[in-house]
Amino acid sequence: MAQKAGPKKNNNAAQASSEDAIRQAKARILSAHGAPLEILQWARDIENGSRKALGQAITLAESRLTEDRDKLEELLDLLQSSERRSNSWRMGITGVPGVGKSTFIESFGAAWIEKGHRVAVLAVDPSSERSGGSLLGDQTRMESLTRNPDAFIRPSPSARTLGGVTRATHESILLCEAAGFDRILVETVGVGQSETSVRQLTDAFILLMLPGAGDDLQGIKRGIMEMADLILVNKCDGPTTSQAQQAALQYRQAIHLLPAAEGGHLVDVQTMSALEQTGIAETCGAIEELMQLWEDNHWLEKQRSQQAVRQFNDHVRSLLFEQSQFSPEHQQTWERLQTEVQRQQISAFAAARKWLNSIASPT
Ligand SMILES: Nc1nc2c(ncn2[C@@H]2O[C@H](COP(=O)(O)OP(=O)(O)OP(=O)(O)O)[C@@H](O)[C@H]2O)c(=O)[nH]1
Ligand SMILES: [Mg+2]
Repeated sequence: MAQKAGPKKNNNAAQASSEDAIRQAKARILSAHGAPLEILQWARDIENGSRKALGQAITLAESRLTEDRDKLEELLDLLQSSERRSNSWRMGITGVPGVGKSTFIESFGAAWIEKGHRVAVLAVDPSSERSGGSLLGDQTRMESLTRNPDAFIRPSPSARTLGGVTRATHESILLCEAAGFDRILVETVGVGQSETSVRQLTDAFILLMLPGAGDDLQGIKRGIMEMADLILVNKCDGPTTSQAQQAALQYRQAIHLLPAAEGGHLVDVQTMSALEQTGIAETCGAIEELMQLWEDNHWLEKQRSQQAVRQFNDHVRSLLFEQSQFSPEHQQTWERLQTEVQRQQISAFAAARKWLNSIASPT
């Protein structure tokens, strides 16, 4: 027994000293980065592809607690230099509810994986009452993608303002890229402002349309067509095949009336069936051509830098607002002014000005 205890003791001592060495090395790295060890380890775990670490980091992005936001900023700082970001393609997918966005993402995502890529699917859904339903829908419509080890699917954070959801989605994109996902698909849920926000977060914007054109462009505003880089008429199968082809013809004519796209490309209109998985390879091909063109004419880089400036401006505004609103003293002033506006005792503009003055010179 005693003989056996000797070497074990030595082993323990060796282990302890090597653990010490690791601790010291980590501490040295820590002081170089100035980030807590826990965050440093977290960043490495994300870069090493830990889905758990990625999921937890996205939860931070969705949180409104100051300490969570601080942690996330440190984490993003450490991941900032990730070279993986420049290899990623960010694609937005939009269209009226029921057009087939989730069904399309299931096939489109699988096609990228087959080409050797890793796919992350995110959703922007600022309306709390819809998110439960769409989450459920997505789980069934993206069944095989959900199970694929090269895919990561995250539903939209629920019950948040559009600004909050957009910021969380932007940060989630950065986190997914750091984790090695190089094809990012962002589905917009709900029609309205979310399209504009997703357009601002992505390189290419894909608009899905239903067969049967006309009718006020299916409730899709002209502005959304102007944002699209590629238009896909879905459900080109069964009895709706010829309707879909007809619609594609009409959209091809309609896009000539729109202003020229900033990326220097012609907006293509294709037909497909997300359900029967036809036209998916052509869609990938169209995206590859767009990306090649944008790399050659530097639009990809230019658009990302324009988006970054815009995000900086938006973040400054929302941070200023959040900070001011959440101090108890400012909260009181805010509520008082809000009541005065409600009672029409003061104009909205004058109240806003007063609010700003109260932040600038607190009493
Ligand atoms: N025939 C046919 N049906 C389709 C096709 N794509 C989707 N669908 C059906 O259309 C319905 C809606 O599909 P989803 O993929 O959930 O549509 P979505 O745009 O994601 O819907 P929301 O998330 O609610 O906005 C489902 O019943 C699908 O099976 C298609 O190419 N052909
Ligand atoms: Mg959907």
